[in-house]
Formats: sequence, C-alpha cells, structure tokens
Amino acid sequence: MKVLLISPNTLIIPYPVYPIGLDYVAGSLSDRHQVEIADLNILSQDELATLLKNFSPDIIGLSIRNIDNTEACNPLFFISEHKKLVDWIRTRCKAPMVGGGAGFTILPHDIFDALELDYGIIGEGERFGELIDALENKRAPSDIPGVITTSQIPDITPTRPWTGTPKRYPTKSAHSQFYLNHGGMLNLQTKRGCSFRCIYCPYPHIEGRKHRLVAPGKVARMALTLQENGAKYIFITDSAFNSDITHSLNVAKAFKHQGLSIPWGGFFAPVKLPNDYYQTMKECGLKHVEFGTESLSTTMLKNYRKPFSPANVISAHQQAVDAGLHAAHYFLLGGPGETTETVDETLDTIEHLKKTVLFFFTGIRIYPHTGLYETALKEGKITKKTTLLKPLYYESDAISHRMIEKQVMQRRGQRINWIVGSGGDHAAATVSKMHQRGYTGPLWEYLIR
Ligand code: B12
Ligand code: SF4
Repeated sequence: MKVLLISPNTLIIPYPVYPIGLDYVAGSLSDRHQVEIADLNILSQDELATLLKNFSPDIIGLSIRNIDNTEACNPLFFISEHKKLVDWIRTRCKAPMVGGGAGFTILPHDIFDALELDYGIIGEGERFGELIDALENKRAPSDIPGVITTSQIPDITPTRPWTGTPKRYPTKSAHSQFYLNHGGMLNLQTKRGCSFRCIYCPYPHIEGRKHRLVAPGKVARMALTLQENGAKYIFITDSAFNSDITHSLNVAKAFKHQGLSIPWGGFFAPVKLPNDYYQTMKECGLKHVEFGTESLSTTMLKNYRKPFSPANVISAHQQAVDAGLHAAHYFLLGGPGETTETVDETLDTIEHLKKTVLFFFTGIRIYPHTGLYETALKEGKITKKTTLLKPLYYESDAISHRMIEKQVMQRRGQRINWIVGSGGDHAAATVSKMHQRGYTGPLWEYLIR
C-alpha cells in the first residue's frame, strides 16, 4: 500500500518540535509498503496538494500531537485547524484517514468525531500495520486493540499497551533538515511509560504505567545516528527520564561509552537520588535539566500525589547546579486544595532555588483517566457528560486563577527568570532569532539568574 503520514503540527512555541512519533509509525510498517512523511512545518499547502496528486496514497495517517497549548491565560486550540486540513484533503483524495498521536490518545472519541476520521488508533501507532493488514484482508479493524471506527461505541478503558519492540524509521529523513536549521535539535525516546501517579497527569494513560525500557546500547546507537545526521542537541522525550534511575544512568553511560559528543537534556522528576547522580550525568553530556516540580507546598505536593517533598526538590536542584548543569523548574498552580497560603509557601520556598529559570502555569487542564478528573466530578465541577476537548481548567474554590497570577507577578517583581506560561510568541520569536544565529538547544539557560 502507499501510506502517507502527515504531521500537521506547525506550532513554533517554544520551538518547532521534530515529529518523532511518525518515525515510529513508519518504522513499524512492513517493507512492502511505500511510505511518505509530509511534515507541514516544511511543505506548503501547494506542495502537499502536489504530493497527494503524484503519490496518490491508499491510506493517510494524521499525527495529532497537540489538541491545544494547555495555557489558560493564552489559549490556542488546534483541532479546528486540523478539521480544515482533513476537509481540504478529502476534496483531493479518497484515501481513508487514520488519526493517532499523544493528543488523540487523550480524547480519541471526541477528536475522531470532530475531525470525521475513518479510523483512529489509541496509544502506540505501531498498530498502524495491523490496521492496514486488516483492511487488505477484509478483517474487522475494530478487533485490533486501540483501533476505533465509526461504528464503535466509545470505550473509556485504557487500551492494552502494544508490546513489541519500537523501531524508528531511518532518521536521515528529508524533514529533519528543517529542525537542524531551527535550533539543531532532534529527539530521542529511551523508554515508554511512567509508573508515578500524579493526579493531573495523562502521560501514564498515553504511554502506559509500566516502564518499557529500550536497551541503553540501542538508545546510544540511535543518539549517535542523530549526531551523524547533523543533530547539535538531543531532547529525550521520556515522560520523566529518571523515573527509572538505574536505566537513566545506564543510558547516559552508554552515550559516553559510544562517543556521543553533543549535549542533551530532558524532563526529570526532582526525586531523591544517589549523591553523584547529576555529576555522572554531566560527565555523560547532560546539559539541561527540566524539573517537573509543580509546587513547593508540602500540602499541594501531597494533593498532587507527587513522589517527592520540597526538601527533595531543593536537594535535587542543588545537586544539578553543583554539577554545572542548567536547571529549570515547571510549576502547576491552582490544583485541588490550593489557597493563598499554599501559593505563598511555594513562592517562599522557591527563593531557595538559586541559578534557575522558573516557568509558572496556572490552572490545570482536566483530562480523563486522571485523579483530577475524579476530584472534579466529585466536587461537581464537571459531569460525566462534560466535553473536555475544548480545554477546561480546574479552579480551586479557595483561590481563582487570576488571584494566583497576581500573587506570582507581585513576587516576581522585575526578575526575568520567572516566566508565566511558556513565554508565548515573544519568547518564541527570541528563540527563533537565536536559532537563526546558530545557537542550539532550548536556550532558556540565557535567562538563568
Ligand atoms: C517531550 C514533550 C515535549 C517537549 C518536546 C521536545 C522535543 N524536542 O521533542 C517540549 C517540552 C518542547 C514540549 C512542548 C509542548 N508540548 Co509536549 N509533550 C512532550 C511529551 C512528554 C512526549 C512527546 C513525545 O515526543 N513522545 C515520544 C513519541 C515517540 O511518542 P508520540 O509522538 O506520542 O508517538 C507515538 C504515539 O502517540 C503514536 N502516534 C504518533 N503520531 C501518530 C500518527 C498516527 C497516524 C498514528 C496511528 C499514531 C501516532 O505512535 C507513536 C509511537 O508509538 C508529551 C506527553 C507524552 N508522554 O506523550 C507532551 C505533550 C505531547 N505535549 C503537550 C503540549 C500541550 C505541549 C505544548 C503545546 C506546551 C506549551 N504550551 O508549550 C508544547 C508544544 C510544542 C510544539 N512545538 O509542538 C501535550 C499535548 C496534549 C494537548 N493538551 O494538546 C502532551 C500530551 C502533554 C500533556 N499536557 O498532556 N513537549
Ligand atoms: S507528572 Fe511526571 S512523574 Fe507524574 S505521572 Fe506525569 S510524567 Fe509521571
């Protein structure tokens, strides 16, 4: 079959992100299929029209990574744009359209209906090949775990994870050049799954709760391939790179052992760690640590079911900074139990974090399959019928989002390393200019104070 895989994600905030998911979907397909990847960061609509005409695909996969930008104070919604794209493609091509991706997996039935797709694959896209086989052999696609069709009644139980070995499409793909020219960053996955149970987080639903590790030597070989293909920086896409401490150390050591020389970074949980953890990581090339800290109030960390205390955060931060790493913290304020006092407690404790950048997000998006969803139901903030496709943010009864933002802004004063949200268009424009001048990586280190 001729398979066209489309990445419609053209968001450049905080920077353009290489559509790694499609490499895995493409990598899972048998050699007998002809595969083309269309990345709309690179192709204009005219070029896509030409591709549709010349390639004439038998089936189209659409990667739906972002539903929205999860920023309550500066909202963007991408599903309407995707619908326009689907309609436009339908006028040019009769091929069935299949949706998948992280965003799709969070709200599959809503997105399936909104985009009027033919099929959807919840969870790992490696099941795309099974769907094609079923269509070729006239078997019912809906028998495949995770596959949804128009005829199916919404099923809200998590899909059984795919259990094969992920294979990435040869990475010297034409579309990687765009990302090399815009910051030099390519991305890499070392495992799937997160075993923690933070109340608001959809990641364990997207990737599964059980860690599925990729052998460190194999991860390092892929990292070297990315380097040979021109990457100047690697972002590790794992939900939390150190949620398996031993594996993260082994991956880092494999990078060093195999001679990876470009810097890398990723998301880390500020949990209790061996004393030399970040020193070892630094020696293996780690440059940026993005901590998913969320709060520094003891009460709120417990309410969020985070696997660490404020003391763990301070010590993880210090260890990372002492090792010479750049460290940023993400905060998620306004969850169940947030009050003026808990926000103050967080802001007071933040003052102990020296040499850092702080990103504040206020209001937590309610996703199905999370503890926050259950809390919002119990508190009558939503009902089982509430649609969550258009973002809905949890608001604590004791403090409004506006009040939290005011409290943060007052404490921030003139400090430029306190950023509310992702920094928006202004920050993205600055990052883009710096990338054009040859700077590489996420670049928030220039704000460290
Ligand atoms: C790493 C990450 C980032 C990094 C990316 C760094 C980099 N250089 O790669 C950073 C920090 C930059 C980032 C930024 C943002 N992110 Co982000 N990010 C993630 C994260 C943790 C992993 C994504 C990833 O790469 N996974 C690894 C790859 C291999 O998996 P995958 O792409 O999902 O693909 C698999 C399946 O989804 C599926 N699949 C993928 N495509 C297709 C297509 C078809 C046809 C099929 C069948 C299947 C399929 O198969 C693949 C293989 O199994 C996810 C959460 C998560 N755990 O998924 C959030 C996530 C994708 N991000 C999200 C968001 C919102 C954003 C931002 C908008 C936040 C912001 N305001 O700045 C920006 C957008 C950036 C951009 N330009 O698009 C949301 C999207 C949901 C939503 N509400 O819309 C997620 C799900 C997190 C969340 N809040 O729940 N992100
Ligand atoms: S917030 Fe981070 S540590 Fe917690 S469940 Fe989500 S990915 Fe795992």
